[in-house]
Order: sequence, then structure tokens, then C-alpha cells
Amino acid sequence: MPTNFEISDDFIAEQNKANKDWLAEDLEYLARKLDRRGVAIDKVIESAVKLRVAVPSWGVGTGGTRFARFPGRGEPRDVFEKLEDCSSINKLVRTTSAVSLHIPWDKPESTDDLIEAAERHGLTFDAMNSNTFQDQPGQEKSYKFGSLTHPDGAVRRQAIDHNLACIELGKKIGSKALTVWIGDGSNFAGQSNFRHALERYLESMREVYAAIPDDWRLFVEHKLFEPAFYSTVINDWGTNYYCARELGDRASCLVDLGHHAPNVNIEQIVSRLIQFGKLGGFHFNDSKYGDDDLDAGSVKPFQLFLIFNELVDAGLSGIPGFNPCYMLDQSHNVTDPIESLVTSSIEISRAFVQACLVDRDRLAEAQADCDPILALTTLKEAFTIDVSPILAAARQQKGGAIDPVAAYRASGYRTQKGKERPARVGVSAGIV
Ligand SMILES: [Mn+2]
Repeated sequence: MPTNFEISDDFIAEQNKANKDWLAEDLEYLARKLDRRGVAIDKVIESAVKLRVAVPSWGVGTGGTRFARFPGRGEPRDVFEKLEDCSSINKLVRTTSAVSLHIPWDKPESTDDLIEAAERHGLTFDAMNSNTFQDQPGQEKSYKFGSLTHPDGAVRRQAIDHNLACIELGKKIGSKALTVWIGDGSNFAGQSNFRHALERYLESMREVYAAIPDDWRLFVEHKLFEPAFYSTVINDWGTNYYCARELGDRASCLVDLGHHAPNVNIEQIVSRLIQFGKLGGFHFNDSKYGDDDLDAGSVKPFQLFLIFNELVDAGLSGIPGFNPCYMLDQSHNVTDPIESLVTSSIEISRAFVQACLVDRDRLAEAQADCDPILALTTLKEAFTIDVSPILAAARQQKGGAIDPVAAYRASGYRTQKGKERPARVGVSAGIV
């Protein structure tokens, strides 16, 4: 392999020198503040150190809209260059050591090379993602009118086989989960028989589920609309829950924050899925109007906090089988994708740490006393604590950057990649 530019541990340590003093000062103040409330800051830092959120391989390329895509400089051109970028993100924040692949976008010519590259970068593989929402060159049947739910059994067969191939590849590279999102649905009233489409979905998915190894999980991802604009087969969490339950214990629901109608109470959906033992994991992003795929925590940080409030509460309650997987799934249209993924992973950590600081006894008391103001102020108190020093300390402890974006910019990484990766014609990134 040629020696491509990397952000070295030494460079990060050097950058951290400039920020060490203020971090110590801020930590000391925050430690005193938390101590007054009986919270030991070291324990909180320890929790932050353990948190993991996977990054999607497709996130390191520039996304786009239905109207245009504006390619960035030095974009990764294949899965190996995507791993390079994912590795850089992890070096800066140290919480993103797992990468989620999308097949066939990331299908390698050699599985051994892929394994070797991941090992070299200190990365592992998160959930495999199958793609039956677009046609690939040379593909026999078209997914224009659906895949796993298509009225034609031959199309369904092709879509099932693709999912089986994703599982096989995943087994070789050490993945432990398959995420299935389908674009199937309809654009016109009467176009599709809702009941029959869902029956076909379950029939197809039963075959996929049967191929899931014992130590794997199968995530079903629902989505309200798009690419189908009248109806979607797996349209909401209720349908998702029903399907996951029908399939079996290894199947659970994946919640993509953008896949709900505006103003839907997502934290309550999360709570319901936890209660029903079917919360598999998340695709984190943010939105204003629809499935905008904006950066996590950029529009509705309080919602993100409230979701983590449910997650932390479930963790503390020791709910059996509660073990959700966290992943970012967003589209970067106007930013350097590395900077977006770095800051978004920090926002996930921030919401988690804030949720850890909720005074749960006082919240329970407020709930029991029917005191909504005390309940809300208890949550708000945790939400408004600036936990940045805790996040920075957790990163630093693992060799990451105190100020990751500043360190990234100072490294000149993007300029270097611009030289190493001259653009290839026809490279495109995707959004799911
Ligand atoms: Mn998603």
C-alpha cells in the first residue's frame, strides 16, 4: 500500500498542548459544580469514554439532493479511502471505531484486503446494509416497483439473494448485524394492495431472517415516505414492531430519527420499543421538515437529549436485553463530511452525558407528586449543563483531540487528500 497521509497520534498530542490549561480549569469548575449535586465527574468521564457510535461508510462522501450534488475536494473513491476517512474521524474523537458498510457500494474485490485495511486502521465493521432501492449495472430485474415486496416473485428472489449475500460478506469481515431498509411503497392511490405488500415483505424477510447467524441481529428500519410518496410498506414504528416480532428474537427495530413525521414524539417511540424489548438501534441525524439528514443535534438538541434520557433510564433500570446499537446516518451537502461526522459524534456523546446527569430520584419524585414544573426543570437542569469539558477529557484520555475540528483543520488532511485522490468520473454517494 502507498503511504497515504494520516493524522498521527503525535500530531494530536501536540495540538492538545495548546488546550490543556483551559480544559483543566473548566474541568475543575465543573467537578465542583457536579460534586455539590453528589455527582463524581470521573465516573461521568468514564461513561463518556465507553460510549460508541458507528459511522456509515457513505457518510464520508458528499451527499446531495434530488437537484444536485456538489462534490468536495479529495472525496474517497472506494471503500479503502472511506476507511481512511473513518479512521481519521475515530482518531480525533475516539468513539467511532466501527464502520457500517453499504453493499454493493462498498463491495470489495478482495475481502482479505478489506479486513487487512480495517485492522490497520484499528476499525471494526458494524451492521451490514443491503441496497435494494436502486438498480445496479448488469442487474437482471429492476427494483423500480419494489424489491422484497415486489408483486413478481423473481424480483423478490433477487432482493432476498442480495440480502443473503450481504450476510455472507458480513460473516467474513466480522460484522454482527444486517440492517434492512427498503424503498418499497407506492406513489398512487390504488397502486399497491397494502395488505398483500406487507405479506410479501414478511415472506421475503423470513428467508433473510433464517440466514441470520445465532450471534447476529437483524434490524428493520422504517421510513414514513420517500422514495415512495403515497405509501411506504414499512412506514412506521408500529409496522416495524409487528414485523420484528413476527420474524423472531434476533429481529428488532431500528429508529432513524429522520424517518418520522415532523413533531412526532420520537422519545416516546423509543420508550415503547424499549418496553416491548424490540429497540435494536439508531440512525442518528436531525431534521427540520422531513428526512433532511442534517447533522445530529444541529436542529433539535433537546429532542436528542430526551431520546438519550429514555436510553439512560432504560440502562439504569437494567431492562433485560436492552443493548441498542448507535450509528450516524446523515447526508453532508455543504460541509466537509469529516467535520460533520466529528461534530455529530460529539453531539451524541453530549446528549448521552447530559442524560447521565439527570437527577433521577428528583424526577421520579416530581412524577409521583404530579409536579410537571419540577419534572421539566429537573430535565432542563441536566440539559443546560455545559458538558464540553467532560467530552474533551474523555477524548483526551483515549488519545483523541481536545478540539477535534481545530486539530483536523490544522492537520491539512483535506488538502493532502485532494492531492492523493484526483476525482474519478461517475463517483456518487448515497443517502439512506
Ligand atoms: Mn437510516
